[in-house]
Amino acid sequence: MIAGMTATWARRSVVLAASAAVALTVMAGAAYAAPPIGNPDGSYPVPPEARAVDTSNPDMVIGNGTPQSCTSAAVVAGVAQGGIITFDCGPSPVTITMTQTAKVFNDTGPEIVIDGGGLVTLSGGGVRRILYMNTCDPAQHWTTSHCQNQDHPRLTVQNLTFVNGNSTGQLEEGGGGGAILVRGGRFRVVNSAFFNNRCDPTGPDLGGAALRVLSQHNGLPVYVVNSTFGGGAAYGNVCSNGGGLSSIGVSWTVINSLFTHNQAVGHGANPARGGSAGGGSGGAIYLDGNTFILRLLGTRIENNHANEGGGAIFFVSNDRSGTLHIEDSVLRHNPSDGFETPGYPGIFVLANGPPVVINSIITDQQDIEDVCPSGRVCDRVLFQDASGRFHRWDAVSAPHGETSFYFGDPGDVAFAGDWDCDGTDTPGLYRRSDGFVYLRNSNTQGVADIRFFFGNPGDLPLAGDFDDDGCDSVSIYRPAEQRFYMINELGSDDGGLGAADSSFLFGNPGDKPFIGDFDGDGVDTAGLHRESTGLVYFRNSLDTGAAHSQFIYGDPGDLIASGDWDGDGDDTVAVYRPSNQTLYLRLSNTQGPADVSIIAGHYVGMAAAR
Ligand SMILES: [Ca+2]
Ligand SMILES: [Ca+2]
Ligand SMILES: [Ca+2]
Ligand SMILES: [Ca+2]
Repeated sequence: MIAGMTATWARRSVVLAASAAVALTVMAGAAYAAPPIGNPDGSYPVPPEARAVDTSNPDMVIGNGTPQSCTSAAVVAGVAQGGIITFDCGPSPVTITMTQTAKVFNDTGPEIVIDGGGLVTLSGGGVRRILYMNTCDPAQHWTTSHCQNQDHPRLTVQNLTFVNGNSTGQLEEGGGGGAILVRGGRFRVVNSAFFNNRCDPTGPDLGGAALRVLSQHNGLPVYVVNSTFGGGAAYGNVCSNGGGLSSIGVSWTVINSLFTHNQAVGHGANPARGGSAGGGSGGAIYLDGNTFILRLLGTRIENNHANEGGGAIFFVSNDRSGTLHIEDSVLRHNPSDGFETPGYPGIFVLANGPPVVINSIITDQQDIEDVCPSGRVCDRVLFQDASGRFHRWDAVSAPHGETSFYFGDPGDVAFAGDWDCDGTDTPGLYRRSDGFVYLRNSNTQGVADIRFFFGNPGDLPLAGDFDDDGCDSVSIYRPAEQRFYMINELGSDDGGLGAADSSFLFGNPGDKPFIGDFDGDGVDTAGLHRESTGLVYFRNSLDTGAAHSQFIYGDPGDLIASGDWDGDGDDTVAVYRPSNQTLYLRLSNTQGPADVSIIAGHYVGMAAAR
């Protein structure tokens, strides 16, 4: 059930769209259940500089143990003083409605931490911004002559909830930042939530109902960690652009965070179309500027909406020097009414090359079908990257865990099989330069456990269980003859393999072979993928004859493999498309669009592996 995989093949344009079943989320009673803080599925490692600050020895405590003591005036005074600020408002959650925006003074700190202890909500009352820091605002005191690039103050907000902030009409620094506006210094958000914040509903480049950030020191990133923006149907943040985050020329590292139900409600985009007031892009995140990086790590972005471009993300690096990196994340059902980048539903991106996407789902669907129902044993995927590193997925889903290890040399042709008959597939390599096969019996780094040579230059390796004895062996397809040579045992000790157990003609010149148990009888047989038409065809017996089944699947340049992705006993095809880093799974050997598509990352080889 493995496929040799190199080469480019199959010309043909079957459109492969994810056609996963749409599962509508019913929000029964959700309006009364606060959304989770952070992405419950996020487990990306958080670097030390992005973690919550130790506030066990605060410089200032707001409140004296009662909710009544925690006032807007106390918050304003505390923030003005700076330092490490905590709250003592009693044991229950408290909401403090601000009657004035709390403002940082730039000559305090330089470390300023506002820690709500998970109990404090700051509300803008629907009429004002909640928190403001601006190194270039003379009223908050200049501390350097170059206010737009200084390393202080360093503001952290943690364990806080920000609700009903509204910066509408507050257009200093270009406006936006309904809950928080930061210009200059450094800024970090940890374990915090942003609900129902707003900024102006129109404006071409105005954004950030929750956060608007400018001029970070030396281009260092804003960290947003384990935080929620929206998170439920009644909690979304709304602005002309960027319901969650917005900035110009600022880098962001967003880890294990959740963005849902945020909206970009402007119309006319940027620059504003004639007759419009502009805006409407980046439902969750709106980033503009030149050189900047957005890293989304372990983050979920779903059910956000933009009237114009990028229902999830609008990312425009004007000089194309910026980078969008998406890893271990899920972006789904973020409709863009106006425009988005083909192949990246919910994203409009102009950057230095295409987005870097690793182990993530980006889809316009609400939900991805569970490929492997619980209780079944399913094949997974073993990818080989250009450096000779293998990536073994623990499930055919995204995100998923994976085991990575180096084996062999870059350029070796990779496959997978169960060489020691213990039920687990492990990698194999065929080195064209010397005709050697290298097999490893564990999915770990190390040298080959088994080495032997066989075949002629130009032969393609194939691995499978061709006699249903529970053990995989390595066979070959000789394209020059269109002949399969089947071998049911492995070589050893650097020796050569003897004569094939059987051979048969199958295929046309140029067709690329793969192996699978297409009828689920336990015997792996041969399939071929035709470059000229995209035709997939196979036989269920190891002999010459007409195909038992055929259909069209894939595009030129795709890698093909087949595996039992759904654990129902039969192997079906999958293609990996290097040009868009996407794995397209089909769950039946019939013509049709992909049942599941997963943006997987950059690889050069792919095999199914139990
Ligand atoms: Ca094994
Ligand atoms: Ca066998
Ligand atoms: Ca079979
Ligand atoms: Ca199957």
